[in-house]
Amino acid sequence: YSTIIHKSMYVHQGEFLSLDLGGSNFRVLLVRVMADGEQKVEMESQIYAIPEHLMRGSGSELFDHIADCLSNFLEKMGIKDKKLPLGFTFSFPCQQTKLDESVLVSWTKGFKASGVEGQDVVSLLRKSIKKRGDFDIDIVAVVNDTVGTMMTCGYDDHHCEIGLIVGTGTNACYMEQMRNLELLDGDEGRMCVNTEWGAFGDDGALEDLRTDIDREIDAGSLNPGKQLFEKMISGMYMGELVRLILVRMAKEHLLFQGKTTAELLTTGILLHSTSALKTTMTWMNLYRQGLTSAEQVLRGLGLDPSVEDCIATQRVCQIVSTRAAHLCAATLAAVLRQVRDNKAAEKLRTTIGVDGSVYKNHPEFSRRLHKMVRRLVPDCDVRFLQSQDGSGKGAAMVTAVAYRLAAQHVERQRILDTLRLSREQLVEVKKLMSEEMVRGLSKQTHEQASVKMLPTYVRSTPDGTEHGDFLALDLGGSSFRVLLVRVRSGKKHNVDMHHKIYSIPQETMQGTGEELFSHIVDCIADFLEYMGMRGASLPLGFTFSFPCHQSKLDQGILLRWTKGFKASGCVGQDVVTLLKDAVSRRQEFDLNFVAVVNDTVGTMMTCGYEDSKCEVGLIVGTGTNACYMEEMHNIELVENDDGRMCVNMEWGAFGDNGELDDFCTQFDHMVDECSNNPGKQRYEKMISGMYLGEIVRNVLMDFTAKGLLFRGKLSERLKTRGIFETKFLSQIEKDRLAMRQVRSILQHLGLTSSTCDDSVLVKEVCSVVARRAAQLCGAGLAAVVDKIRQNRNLNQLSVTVGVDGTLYKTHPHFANIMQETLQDLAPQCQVTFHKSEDGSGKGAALITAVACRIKSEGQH
Ligand code: 0WK
Ligand code: 0WK
Ligand code: BGC
Ligand code: BGC
Repeated sequence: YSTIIHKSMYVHQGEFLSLDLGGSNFRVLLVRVMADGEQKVEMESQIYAIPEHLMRGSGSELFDHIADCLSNFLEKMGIKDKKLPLGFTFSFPCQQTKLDESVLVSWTKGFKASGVEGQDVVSLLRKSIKKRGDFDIDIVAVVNDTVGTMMTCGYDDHHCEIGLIVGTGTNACYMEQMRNLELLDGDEGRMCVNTEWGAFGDDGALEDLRTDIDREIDAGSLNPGKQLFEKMISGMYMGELVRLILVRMAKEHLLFQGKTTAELLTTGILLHSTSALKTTMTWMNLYRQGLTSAEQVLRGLGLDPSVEDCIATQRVCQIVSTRAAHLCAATLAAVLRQVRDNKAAEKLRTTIGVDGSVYKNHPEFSRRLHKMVRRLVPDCDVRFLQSQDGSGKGAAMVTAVAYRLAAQHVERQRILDTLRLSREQLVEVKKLMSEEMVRGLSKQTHEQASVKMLPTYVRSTPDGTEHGDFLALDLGGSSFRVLLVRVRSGKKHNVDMHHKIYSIPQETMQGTGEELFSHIVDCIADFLEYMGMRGASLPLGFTFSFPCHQSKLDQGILLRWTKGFKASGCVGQDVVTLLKDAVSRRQEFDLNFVAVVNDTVGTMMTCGYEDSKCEVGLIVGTGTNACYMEEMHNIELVENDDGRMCVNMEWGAFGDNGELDDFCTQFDHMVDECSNNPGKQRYEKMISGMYLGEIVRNVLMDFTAKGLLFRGKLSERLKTRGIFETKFLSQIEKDRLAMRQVRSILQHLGLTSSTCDDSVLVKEVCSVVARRAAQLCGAGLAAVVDKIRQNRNLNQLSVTVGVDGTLYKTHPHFANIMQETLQDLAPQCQVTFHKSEDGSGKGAALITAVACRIKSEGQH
């Protein structure tokens, strides 16, 4: 049974309660951990009896009794008003799914209280405490006594990775490699496994070794067929083994002149009483204290033993306890081999924490055990460390670690909750977006509105008669593309495209406008060269993915740069003029500038070419934005109320007037302050690819600074802005991605000592940040489609959204979460998403083609 103990020794200081049930004594303990410089532990405890009738009565009575003892102890200690964390050493086979839940599989060792097997013993104890109602505690952990013992000894000896009990019962635990625990996910690090080796042989594996005496004991026990190995070793049974052997020998006239007594013949007389152990101890001490005490014991059973009888009895005791010690050594050797093999160590150096009255009190048991272990595994250097403080201390240690981890978890979730949006909040975002859209469209409030709702002068879609070659530029996304788009007229839409991707170096993005536009013209020249069209003068459609004020199709006044662009001398300028100037500076070719469009508009047009219901364009990439077909009469900046025109919302700026302040976290403020356009594009900075990685990095930094991650060790690389690329979010959230791969990303970030838990947490932070982005995007889109529906007084709207952008396309969950949110917030709209495969350049070329057609038809 795995016990979720990962064995980190740094514990939380404080006071912890501990219960120790299942050995010969039931103990209640108060453990104080002081961490002033070096850690010190003080303990106070009280032993309480568990009467037999409770061990075999009803479970609720047993747990009520435990609660009574606890209450009594708290009273005595004057701490009844405190709600202290408690560790419960429950020394029976239990199935554990988490540290504070433990389902009893079967009772052992004289216990048989009804209504407990199959139940979670933590809930039973909580119920009894609740029933009393005079105190409250926080049950944080349930551990087996072997585990408590390992932790207790591990506190003094860090090599201690095995726990052994040889007392009333017997059992062992050890630290196993996670990769070998097939019942659990995760393959990194180690976890403590409670072997419950007492049940070894219950499947018949020990039949060759078991004697009739063993079978007789089992038959007379409370749990026949169960714990067969334990019944050959532990204190509860050794005395009975000796008795039955003496009876057998007496009956065969080998002892006591063939005489037996009622006491000697009393079956289970030694089994059914907790004094069984004492009897066992008595038998065992026979050996140490010589013949006199042997005689005493035998006379105690009404026998009249001869000296030979006493010697023979001692011999029987010796054989029984030697077999027990050797059997225990054999199984311990198996555990040691497993630990050694796991470490692939030549020589294993390890410590075994031991407790139990047989190991501690039997004069020879431990010596024989050590000796046989060393014979069986000579390549293991084993130290046996006898527990002085009982497993209660270990249980308190586990509780302290769990308490610290739980406190850390609560603190992490408190911080992550600031990044989790409720449905009410998303409804509010949608409402605020709707209001801003109306303010952007209205002549009166347009200037103040954060969402500018910019007219694009794109009003009609291709009718299939368009034809010709068109040049398209696509600037503003993660890559700059120059495209040649060949449109052939006719019903079957066929457009051929050739394109080449060029990079825009950082220094060009942030240099002068002249350099930037000259660079663009250089790329065009290179492309025309590459296409063998040097000097060609083609109609050009320019996808310029930044907020531009347009008063006609072939003009775009840049309102401000976004997404890392900052070239000087461009804001307030017509980008078509800037490009024309650059073309004429080069004097190599000429271009016929027909249209400048936003990438959202280009994307809508590209997808609209396949799906005529596509009336919304969405980009979730480096930046984010949306456009849609708005009724002309709502676009107050443009005269003419007929028909529709595509409006570029520039929703990235939503929140720049403080609309989103209630939703912004400290991390959003950090990202904004460190950006090259503080106070601008707030909505974009909570959603798009350029910023999500930075939000995650800031959360990870905050967690690390608070000691909640990477053990508080901040790596230099993690302090580097932009080091946590948004693509990592998409990679890390890939479902099939094993933690190991997350680790390799963390290693790439210089976080070489991160643990599996760290990886799990990093994955959680990524998913929380990406989920919020997708939900915010979904809420914004819900406002858009519901506006279209209301514009058309429809009860139900069916519309297609053309979408593009690396984040939308590569993130494993973004699209689904956004769709779910949209469906939830705009239930009267059936929205189909059409992923653009050809980019917005094609759309820009189609818009150019339409404009050329209209121009040539002289309709305009
Ligand atoms: C003392 C430990 C307790 C364990 C006991 C086993 O504190 O958790 O159950 O040793 O030994 P026993 O009392 O059964 O001999
Ligand atoms: C591809 C489009 C382009 C747009 C880009 C956005 O062709 O116009 O700007 O998607 O996505 P990003 O490249 O920023 O991830
Ligand atoms: C129980 C174990 C326990 C051992 C020692 C056995 O009977 O099944 O859980 O560790 O006794 O107390
Ligand atoms: C720009 C928009 C663009 C979006 C997506 C934003 O930063 O302001 O014009 O559509 O990014 O690329």
